Amino acid sequence: MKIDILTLFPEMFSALEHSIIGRAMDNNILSVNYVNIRDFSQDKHNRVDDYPFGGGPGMVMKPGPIDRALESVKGEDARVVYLTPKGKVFNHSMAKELAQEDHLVLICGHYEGIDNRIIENYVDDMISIGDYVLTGGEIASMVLVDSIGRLVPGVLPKEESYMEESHYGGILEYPQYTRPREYNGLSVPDILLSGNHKKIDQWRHYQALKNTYITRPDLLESYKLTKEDKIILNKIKDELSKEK
Ligand code: 6GU
Repeated sequence: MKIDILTLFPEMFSALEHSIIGRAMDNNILSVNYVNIRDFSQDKHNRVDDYPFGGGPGMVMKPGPIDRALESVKGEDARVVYLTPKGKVFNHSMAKELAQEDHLVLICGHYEGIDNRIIENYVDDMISIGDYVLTGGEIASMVLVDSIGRLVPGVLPKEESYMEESHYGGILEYPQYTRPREYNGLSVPDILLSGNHKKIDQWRHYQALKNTYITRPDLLESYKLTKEDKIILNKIKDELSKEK
């Protein structure tokens, strides 16, 4: 997969070099290219922003530099994504869909955003990473590159990508433990030491449903609950009401 990132701060992306994503970039499974929007300013002061028409606070990124930066990388097939708090909130199913693309172009906005004509002419998707405001789109872009990149075949070790499919099926993961068996007065649950894999899977699924019910009950609405799941959930609700 090829990813072009249009940004005023290419240096920020050095954070990506240190992870599994960095290795995928070294191995050319992911090819990430940074385009400095300022290089496409034709202003003698290299300006990339200006006052908003109609007044109001802050500055708006001018269309010209972004347009020329886009034309320098876009080609025919690219999917153009603009990172903005005004976008659709990013999730795992959007990551899976974007991971199918051969070529992504990510536009990182700053200030009060970009001139709307860039959105009208070029942008396929507007994406936000959550309901809060960042100072720019760079960190949000890195979130996309990391979460989409790990779904590209060959980026994760085989075993982990398999885990991804079989366990992160729309609910939160079960609790994990490693050695030592006793730590600060707390023991690893006996079942995990039992060697009974059927029981372990059942325990993990129960814990996953419980964590999801407590922390993200909204996820259960789009999760396909089996008959057994419904029974388990009633048990969980029962238990929790007794704890109160
Ligand atoms: Cl994509 N950009 C900015 N500036 N703030 C955000 C965001 C994006 N997503 C959440 N907050």
